[in-house]
Amino acid sequence: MDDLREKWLAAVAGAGDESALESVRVAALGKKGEISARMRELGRMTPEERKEAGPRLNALKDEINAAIAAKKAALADAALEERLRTEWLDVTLPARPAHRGTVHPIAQVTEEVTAIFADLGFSVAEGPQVESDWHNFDALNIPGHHPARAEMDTFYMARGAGDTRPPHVLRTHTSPVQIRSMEAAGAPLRVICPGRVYRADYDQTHTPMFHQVEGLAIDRDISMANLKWVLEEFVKAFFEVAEVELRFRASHFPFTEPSAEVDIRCSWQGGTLKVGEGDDWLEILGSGMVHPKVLMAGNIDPAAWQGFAFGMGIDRIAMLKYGIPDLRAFFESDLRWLRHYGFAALDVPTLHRGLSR
Ligand code: 2U9
Repeated sequence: MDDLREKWLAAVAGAGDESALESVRVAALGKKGEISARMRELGRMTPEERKEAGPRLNALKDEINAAIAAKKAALADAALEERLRTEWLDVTLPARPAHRGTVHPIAQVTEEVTAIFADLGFSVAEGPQVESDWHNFDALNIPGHHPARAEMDTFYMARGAGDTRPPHVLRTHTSPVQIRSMEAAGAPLRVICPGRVYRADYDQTHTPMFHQVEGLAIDRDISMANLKWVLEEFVKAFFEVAEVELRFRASHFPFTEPSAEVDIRCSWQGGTLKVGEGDDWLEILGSGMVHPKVLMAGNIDPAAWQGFAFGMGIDRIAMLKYGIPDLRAFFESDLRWLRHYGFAALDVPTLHRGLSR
């Protein structure tokens, strides 16, 4: 029995790793192990012999089990020791650079514009980009023969064979959203409508999809004086200047009467736009008093209500504010362009020259 004890305790002590230790356990205590075989022999002994050998064999089994558990723990400790000795981490290394996204200038300017008009009491409305011919044109007093309705400027949706209804269009302005707002909410109304618009036009300064924001204010006695004040407040807030001077030039739009294009006083020193001072004028939007026929199309009585409206290109005012000279910055989603020009403050010299007249 003592030989047996010495043999297996030595085997446990000599196991170099966990799998060797497991082999020792199986050879000693497994089903076909030596200790197990001795246990079976107990059955063939006389009761006296068994009384003597049984407890000793059980004690030996317990001792070997305990030795295996202790050895297992020692092996695990040694393995950890070895990892701690060989593995290392240089905590002084610089961190990997994090790639951060930024808000697109169009999205940022849309938010800036809506926030400014929200302060002036305007709510925001959105509408479908695929519009009915009626909402996009007729309701806005744009007659069937108007050039804007020509195939060249408007993307028409396909109709099914035999369907003679006028085709839907990709909206050419966000004005139909304001028609829908008038239909839904009636007067009085103060709403701005930002969004994508589409025109079949593609050259240096035009893209088939661009962004507009239009505004509409309807009340009992709204006048062009109110329009002028609202636009002055907007321009000051948007371009972050204390004073501005606006110039209204007579114009024509089918949906407003009278109509005016609005310029702001500015300078282009060193190719950089300065708003509010200088001898140049920069056209930034169109506006006017809503045409009575347009009020009627929105179910609003032109004898009781009147209102002003205005519209501007978000892409254009974004380029002006942030000194982005090229539409590629927006439309090729080229991050190098955006990074190069994006969010340059107004006083950083850039290639503004390309936009000046
Ligand atoms: C309703 C009534 C009137 C919106 C208006 C303009 C003048 C205008 C252009 C600016 C540059 C379009 O992006 S642009 O090419 N817009 O000049 N827009 S008044 O008038 C409306 C709209 C809706 C119901």
